[in-house]
Order: sequence, then structure tokens, then C-alpha cells
Amino acid sequence: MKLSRRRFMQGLSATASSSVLPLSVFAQNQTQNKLRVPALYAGEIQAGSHHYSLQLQVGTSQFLGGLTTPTLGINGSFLGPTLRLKNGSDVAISVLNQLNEPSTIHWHGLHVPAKVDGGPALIIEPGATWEPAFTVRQKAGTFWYHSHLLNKTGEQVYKGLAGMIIIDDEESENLEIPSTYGVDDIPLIVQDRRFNEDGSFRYVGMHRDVMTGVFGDRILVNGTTSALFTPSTNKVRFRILNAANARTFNFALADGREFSLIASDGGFLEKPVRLRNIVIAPAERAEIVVDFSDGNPVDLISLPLDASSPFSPTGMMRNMLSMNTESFTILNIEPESMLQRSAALPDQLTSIRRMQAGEATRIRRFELSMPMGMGRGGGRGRGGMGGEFLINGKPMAMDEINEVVPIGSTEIWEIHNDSMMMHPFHIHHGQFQILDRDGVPPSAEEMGFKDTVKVGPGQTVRFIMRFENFSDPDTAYMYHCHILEHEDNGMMGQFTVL
Ligand SMILES: [Cu+2]
Repeated sequence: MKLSRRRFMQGLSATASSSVLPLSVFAQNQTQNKLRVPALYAGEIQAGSHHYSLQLQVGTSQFLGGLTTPTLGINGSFLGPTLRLKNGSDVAISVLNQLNEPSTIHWHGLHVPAKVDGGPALIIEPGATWEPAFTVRQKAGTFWYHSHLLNKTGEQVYKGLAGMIIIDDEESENLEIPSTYGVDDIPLIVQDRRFNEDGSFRYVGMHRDVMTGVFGDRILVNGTTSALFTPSTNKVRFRILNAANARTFNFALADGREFSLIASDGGFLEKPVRLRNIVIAPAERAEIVVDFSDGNPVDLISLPLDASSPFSPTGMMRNMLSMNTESFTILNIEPESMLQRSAALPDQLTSIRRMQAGEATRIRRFELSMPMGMGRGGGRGRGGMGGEFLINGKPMAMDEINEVVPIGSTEIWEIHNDSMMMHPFHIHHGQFQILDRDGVPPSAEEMGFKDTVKVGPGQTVRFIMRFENFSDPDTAYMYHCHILEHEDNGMMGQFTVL
């Protein structure tokens, strides 16, 4: 079953407004483009530390034939290089802001001190350089970096301020798995975008865009539209990063073949998990290994999230999020005629000690709610009339530290979603383990370390986390929904570790 792009676009056109680029332009633009692979940037060694030089810059990109799209990028016109870091190494980064607006850069998923974490308080003014330095304390995995500017994260990420981070450690370097970047170890930064007739991105237009988050009708992979990848090896490892502002993808291979999930947000799973599809919400990562030995073309697609999925919207949100019910192609894949043989995947990738609920000294509860009757409780009015997205009844306030967590403690955070749509809940400072979702332990695919977790409508998710290192009374870490329009409109809070 090969799903045509035309069908995807037609499905979406019914919901598009008249200011959107007309369908015919897409229909004429059917050529496939070779998948771009972001440059790999391992830094320069200076005085024993790895130095990375990043420039936030304004640029233009060509996504749609001859049309030009104003974009933002890092060391380029859209997105940024893939930063490769090694566990245990000292890293110094200089981030020069050449935009004509403030920004910040957050190292998503990394265990670093709050003052170098790149949250909304760590503003880089235009023309200024921010120079965070830290020691990498992280198991091997796929992470990312992106703008985290207060109320503007969605817009800046949409325009292109994001990139991938790959962390290696001794364990990953000794595993016999596909690991040649750009050959059999392929970053897939997956985003959806929509465009105005002049080729510019069309970001938030109406209130509904804030409610659902901004959905697009074009898929970009590493900034490539209609992307084509040509495997040259039997097995390919895809590092999937959902860098969309709001869209959740249900990844699968178009012919229904199985693949192996080897890593989630915080690194390897203990063993590869065989799957036919995986639901990845904004900010989540998944490393999958796909076998192309049969030589057949097979597209990476996104399947619908049907109504039986615990992450599907409910009530009136089901209609508003109908765009998530379409199937569409993410990446066209056509293997070369001769494929280099890859080794069989190891049975064991790493070992993970599961934390037990009894280790926690405190349970904190967080309730996520949406405004104006969007809560499951209907007219309870907790969201008020302000159009704000709330955690525990409050919108994000820069001058308020919502939680103070004792350093060295282990805590359970219990996240309840009192709304009709899924929210991917993300916490800074480190990685957690999911204990259960409505009392049910997670399946194998969610048994690894995570920094972002899907909390479906009406669900309660409990995770357990150790808050080690980096005491700082003055600089907060964030926790928030990673649908960026929700984050920007209040669904975020701050905590310090003391
Ligand atoms: Cu949300």
C-alpha cells in the first residue's frame, strides 16, 4: 500500500482556509528531493574541551519549487548542524545571536546546570553571545536543541531554530549497530509546515491554531520536502525526532513490515523491541532499525491515530484535530540495488535499573487544563476567559517558582490531563522512568529513559525521577507541554533544585 501525496493533500485541503497556498501548486510539485542530512559537528578541541560555535541567523529557504521562504537557522538558513558529544567530555558552546530579535537555546534532554540549560530566563539579545559550558553526563542517545524564548518558542522553532544532538558513550561505541552518520545512521527531524501563497510560513492565524497547536499540510524531513532516502546497507538506523510544533505521528512502514525500536528519549532500551508502528509526540525521539534486505522500496509513513488510541482527542477536540486522522508519507525510501550487509542486532543493548515507586520520598501532582469549556469538566470555568493553558490552575509566570525540589531526592510526578486532547509533558534537568499510565505499567517501548511523555485525554501518568546535581536557588528549570502553542500560552511551570 503506497499512500499518495495527492490523497494526503486533498484530505487536508478540506480544512484549509483560502489564504493557504492552493492545492494545485503542491500537485505540480511532485518531484522527490534527496533527503538532506544535517552537517555533523563534533566541535573543535580547545584547551581540553570540545568547543562548538553556533550562530543564530536569518535566511531564506526553497521548500516549494521557485518560492522563497524566510527562515531562521543555526549555522545555516534552516535548522542547525547535528552536534555530536561524548559522555564525560567537557563542552563549551558559543551561541551568537545574529537575529534581530532575542532568543534562547535549550539543550533538550541533557542533564546540565539550570544556568546553562537555555530556558526562557537565559535570553540572548540580538548581537550578543551566550557561552554555556558543561560536562556531558548522559548515556548515549538522541537529543536536540531549540529555541525556548518565552511566548515565542513556537514561532522560532517553526521558522527553523532547532537541531539534533547525538551523544555517544563507551557502551554505544562498542555495540555492533548501524552507526555511520549519513550512511546507515540517519537523523530524521520530522516537522509539518503550512505556507502562504508567497511561500512564507503561515504560523498562528486563528484561535484554533492555539487550541490544537499549529498543524501543517507539508512534511519536512531535515528541511526536505518530498524527501527520498536511498539505503546502501541492509539495515538502517533512523534517529526520529518529532520536531513538529503540535503534530503527533504514528510511524510505520507502508508495507506493514516490522522494525526494531532500540532507543527512546534518554537512550537505549535494554533490548530491541519489535514493532509495526510507534506513536511519537512532539519532542519525543525514537531510534529504529529497519531491514531493507529484500531491496523493495517502502515508504516511512504516518498512520492515523484511530479513535481507540488512548492518545486520540475526545469530545469536541476530535473534530478540531481531524487532520490527525490522515495517513501520509514521511519519507520515500528506495534501496540501492546492491546493499552492504549489516550485522544482526545484538540481543542486549544496555542495562537499565528500574526505579521502584517506594524509592520516592514525595509525590507531586500536576493537572493540565485548557481554557473555555475545553476541559473535560465542561463549564467548570477553571480556565477562565483568558484563553490560557494552565498547570495546577496557573499559567506560566516568569516571577514565580512553582516547585522547589530537594537535591538528591527521588520523586514521583503524577500528571493528570483534564482536557480533551493529549499533551506531551516535558521536564528539564534529566531523564525519568514512566511508572504507569492510569495504573497500568508501560509497554516495552516506554520502559527506557524519557524526558517527554504522552498524557492522553483524561489520563494520569506517573513517572519517577532522581533530581541529582546542580543546586541553584536562582535559576529555574522548566516543565511544560511540548505542543509549543500550549507552552507559549501558559502550559509551563518552573522548579528549582536545591
Ligand atoms: Cu498541550
